Amino acid sequence: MYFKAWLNYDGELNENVRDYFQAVFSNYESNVFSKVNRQMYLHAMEEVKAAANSFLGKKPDEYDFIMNEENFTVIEEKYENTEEQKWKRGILLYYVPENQDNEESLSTDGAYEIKQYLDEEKRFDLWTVRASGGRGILYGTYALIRQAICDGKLTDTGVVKPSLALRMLNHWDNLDGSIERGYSGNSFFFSKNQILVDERTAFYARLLASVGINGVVINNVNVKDMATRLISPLYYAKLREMSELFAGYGIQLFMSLNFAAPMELGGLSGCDPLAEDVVRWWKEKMQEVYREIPNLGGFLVKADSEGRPGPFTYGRTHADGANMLAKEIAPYGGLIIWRCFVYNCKQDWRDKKTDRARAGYDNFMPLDGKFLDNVILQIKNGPMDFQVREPISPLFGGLRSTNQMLEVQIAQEYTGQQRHVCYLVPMWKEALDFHTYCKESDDRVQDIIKGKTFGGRNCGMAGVANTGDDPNWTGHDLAAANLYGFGRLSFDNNLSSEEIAREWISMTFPRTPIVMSNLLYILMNSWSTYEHYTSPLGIGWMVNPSYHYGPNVDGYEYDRWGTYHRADCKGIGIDRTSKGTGYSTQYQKQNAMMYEDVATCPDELLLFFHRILYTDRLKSGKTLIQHIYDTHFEGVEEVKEFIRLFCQLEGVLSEDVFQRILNRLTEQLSSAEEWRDVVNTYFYRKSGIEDEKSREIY
Ligand code: GCW
Repeated sequence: MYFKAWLNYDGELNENVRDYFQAVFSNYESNVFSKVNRQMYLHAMEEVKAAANSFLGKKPDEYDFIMNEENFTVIEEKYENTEEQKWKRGILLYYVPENQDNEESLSTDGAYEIKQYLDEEKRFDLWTVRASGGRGILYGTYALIRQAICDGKLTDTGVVKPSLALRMLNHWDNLDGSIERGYSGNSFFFSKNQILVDERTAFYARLLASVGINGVVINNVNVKDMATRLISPLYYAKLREMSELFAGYGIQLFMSLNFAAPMELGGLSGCDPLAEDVVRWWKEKMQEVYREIPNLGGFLVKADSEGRPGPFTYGRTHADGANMLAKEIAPYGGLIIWRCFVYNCKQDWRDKKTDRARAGYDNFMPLDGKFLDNVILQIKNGPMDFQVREPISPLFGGLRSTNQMLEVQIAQEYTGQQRHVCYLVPMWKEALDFHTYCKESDDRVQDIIKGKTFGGRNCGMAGVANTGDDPNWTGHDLAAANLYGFGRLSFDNNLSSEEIAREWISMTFPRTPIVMSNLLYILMNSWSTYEHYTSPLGIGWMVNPSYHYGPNVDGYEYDRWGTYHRADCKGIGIDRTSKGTGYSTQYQKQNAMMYEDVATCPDELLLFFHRILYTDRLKSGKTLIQHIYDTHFEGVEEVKEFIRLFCQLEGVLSEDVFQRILNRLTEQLSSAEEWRDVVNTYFYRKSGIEDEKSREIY
């Protein structure tokens, strides 16, 4: 069982808009399309049909739905006897051949234009979705439906092009059906070491296409056990089936691979990327894989990190490892996406110079320019690991001659595990908008991953998926805003977090003012609320080790000594300036200087970069200790306000949706209280300083 999420198309529509859905035309020409484009075209038409069915309350065969290469003739024929009916309305999906004059801009993959067409005799009033490829037709169709629902009117868009070439999801699904950091049930891709391709897979592809996702890695980057065998005859037939299904929605299938596959699968004695037998093994493997799954986009690799095998064992670099695979996959047009989440988790934190935050840059910066063109480095937004607040990885703005992708985590591993509401689009937006100062202009992270800054090809954005086989896909109904938002934001970097939230609310819930205002308030404030009652001012962690839910101030799992955050009776924070671990010097000068100085370092990152005394004053004028107490009390009050606002939606939202969300908010409140009490008590005991407002600290 699964719900339709934001594709339910329920609810009243403005009549004016509805009229256009009475008839759907297309200049679908089977001979000019490749098989894949044709499928996307057909899916686009099915989508208009589904929307029309809902909007008009008709059965599928009760309205005009016409496909023909001579579309205008057909439209005319259709209405031959209805001359008196002026301004016949409809929707036309219009294929624009790529080489047609003046249509250059539509030739970008995924580009579309929504445009009104009024014929001279004023008989037809059509809204056309124009594109020169299957993805464009699909995306334009979804955009048109979105306009109808969210705006209650249709509007000319001009040519719309995706901001980023690659817009990918990374699933951390295991073949046994479990999901690493999964908070919405089990995998719907795998169960008991079998691959599932069914109706739900198709609906998922539809959901993703509707927000512009064009690549999906289906298995966990920690490739173990049976997952290593995904590149073996055992699974090819199913993978091919899945890749074809995805392709019909403009989505390429990717997989994570095990760097040690030549040993674990091939029986070789090692996996040295420069050893002849290893290279030969991969050459033959790639040949076999692409013969069996020709649509495969390529592989994602986690190497030499958290116990995963990699080139280090053989004294080789990440470039050696990535390039070897890239060379062997190149003949098939495949990509190797290599993760920069590489650090030594056995570091001794008692050494004041030790700093995991440095690791990504230290490992990869020396390799800039050494990677082949079909290698992309995938970089987490922050230097640590998806904490509620981190600075942007200095690899962005550092690397100049390497294809780069930004990795964010849609799954809420450290942000409440989809039991707390935490709308993450504002965080990702900050990452995209961050000025790296690597150039005079076009220096933002989004410019870099667009290939604008340094001309990189094959760039984009990846999100760790937050879905599972729960009926509502994301556990918390409100967490679907993050999945929706990831797609929309990676497709259009210019959208604001609020615009995206508004769209998602309109697409998902009854369209009434109170639903919009109250849910919008909750979503837009949820990240800062979560930050308030959890770990302060960018220090990070403070969660229970291993499962990462709930407060544990000394809980950083790779620090047995409880010294990670350097808290003692006087203060807290890590000196990451040039006088400390030197991490701040990894940034371009302007940013390095900003972080180096307490006076210019943004407050929200103060403890990430500096050690501060509890009695020191922040920019707000408050002492650090008072800030910690206040924000933790406030965070809890803010959750109470969420609940108050949400309860006003009783009777407006359907009963089951209302109850599900209310249950999660109630759990969030008790968890927030626990966070408040644990964190405040910890710092009260450490510092011995009373709360100025004499509130009770447990
Ligand atoms: O955040 C950490 C997670 C691991 C994850 C790792 C990674 C897939 O706790 O579960 O492993 O990041 O990104 O590789």
